[in-house]
Amino acid sequence: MARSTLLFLSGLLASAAPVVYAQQFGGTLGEVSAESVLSSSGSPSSSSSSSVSTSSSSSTNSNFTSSSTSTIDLAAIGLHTLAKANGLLFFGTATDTNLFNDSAYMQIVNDRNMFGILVPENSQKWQPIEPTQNNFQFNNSDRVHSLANSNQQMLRCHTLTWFQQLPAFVTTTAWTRATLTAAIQTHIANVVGHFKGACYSWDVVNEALNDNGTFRNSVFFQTLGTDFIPISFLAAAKADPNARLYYNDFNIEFDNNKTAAALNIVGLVRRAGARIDGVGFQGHMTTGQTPSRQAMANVFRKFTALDLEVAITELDVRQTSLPPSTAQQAQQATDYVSMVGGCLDVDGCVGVVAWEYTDRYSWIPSTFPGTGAACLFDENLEPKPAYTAVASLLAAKATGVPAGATIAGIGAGLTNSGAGGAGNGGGVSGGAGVNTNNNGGSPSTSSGTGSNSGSQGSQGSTANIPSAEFIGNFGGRPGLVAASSVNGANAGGGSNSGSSSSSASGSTSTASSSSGSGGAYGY
Ligand code: 9MR
Repeated sequence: MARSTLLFLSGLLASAAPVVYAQQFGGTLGEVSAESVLSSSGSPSSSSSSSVSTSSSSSTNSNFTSSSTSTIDLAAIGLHTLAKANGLLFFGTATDTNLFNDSAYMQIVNDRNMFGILVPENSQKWQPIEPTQNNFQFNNSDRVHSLANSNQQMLRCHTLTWFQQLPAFVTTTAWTRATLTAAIQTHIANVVGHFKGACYSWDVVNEALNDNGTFRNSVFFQTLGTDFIPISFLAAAKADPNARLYYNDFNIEFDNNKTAAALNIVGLVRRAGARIDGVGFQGHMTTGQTPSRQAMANVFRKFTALDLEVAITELDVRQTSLPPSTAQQAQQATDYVSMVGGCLDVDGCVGVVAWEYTDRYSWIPSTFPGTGAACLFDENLEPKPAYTAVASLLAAKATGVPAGATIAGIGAGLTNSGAGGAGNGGGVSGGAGVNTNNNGGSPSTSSGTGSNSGSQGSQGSTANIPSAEFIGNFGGRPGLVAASSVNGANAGGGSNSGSSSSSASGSTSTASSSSGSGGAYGY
């Protein structure tokens, strides 16, 4: 798919997105609930083709009558829009200010249909943000926040207590229990306080575990034992009561000792009376060594069973030899689909973040020389087979239209001529679900079968509607985030705080299979 096609379609879709958001957040604009739109059933096709033929539209929308396009590439709709249509909260990417002068790269970062949440790849880490004690530097991280703000994208905030990227004062001071506790509390109070209301979530503690499930011998652990974990969560909750608080780690995807240890951390935090809302699965995977979709879903469920949400927070799937062959690319596509599909299959998995969307800026080659090509887009910013596979997965599940099926009636959105399904033609002011065409939908509902020839609604209704997620309602609990929008995971959210007793024992009793697999990524 040519990038020009991608950008063209993304542009067309841009003003429709807020309607989708408003509906899913229980806004007043739509009468179509997320559930009714997202009656996703059946297994998505694993086909890597996402192109669909379309008949010409009866649309009077000039955007469409001027187009001679007879094929819509579902992949071009944008991952976030497709993810939202499946009931996820977001599909996003890591980025940071060192890349902001690459305009071609930024054009895709800035496309909210593609990425609905940004994560500062480095600028919120301890070293850049508090390089010397009590000296806070927010310039770069503020720029990432501002960018997300102006794009009406959410922000995942990353990260607070982590053994890497620490300033010298943290690693060299002869701490006592009291002084290190105070240093952690001061850091978190200032950083989380600075971004209060801006962060969907914070990775409060990152990578506290070794791959065998024991605790990493960090400066924090050496001085405070495991207490540094609840100390951090308590401080974060105090500084921003609405940000979701995550434990984040890698190689916990394999249902091994490290997975069990991560579950144990949840109990540890809660027993201390602190709030933890989610666990982030970084998802730094290797082609051919990624759990199956079902295995991934089963691991997620171990966490969601503890009244937690989960997310894939740093997804990439690296090739072990370069350049990748066609077969390697196909394997990578399968692996991406396993990860994203696992998330889709689990109530309480709220979204996916790519750890850089393009090979142009992936951290992998410098850390693991000879490996790479791990991202959804190549170095030329062209979507790879993995991108097409993920987009097809999301589109197929949202619409019930198998990838490659014929779609008729682009004038009213992606209507289902081939397979029935969700019925995308409805919606009060712009369609629903993946009906993201910028044309407003007919108020009439679509059965989801046959082409939707609905007349065009007013485009004006989609303009300038701030999405609930953008204005910060995502943190509101209870109630501001519709339960449906997070697959029920946060219904009654906020009650996690203090719900220690129920989770503590469960977390430790989850036996590990000690498969020992994984380990694809380590320091
Ligand atoms: O991608 C980040 C890279 O630019 C930094 O140099 C590196 C520093 O340790 O951190 C990378 O991001 C890491 C993330 O913050 C935590 N999980 C592992 C990621 C890859 O190392």
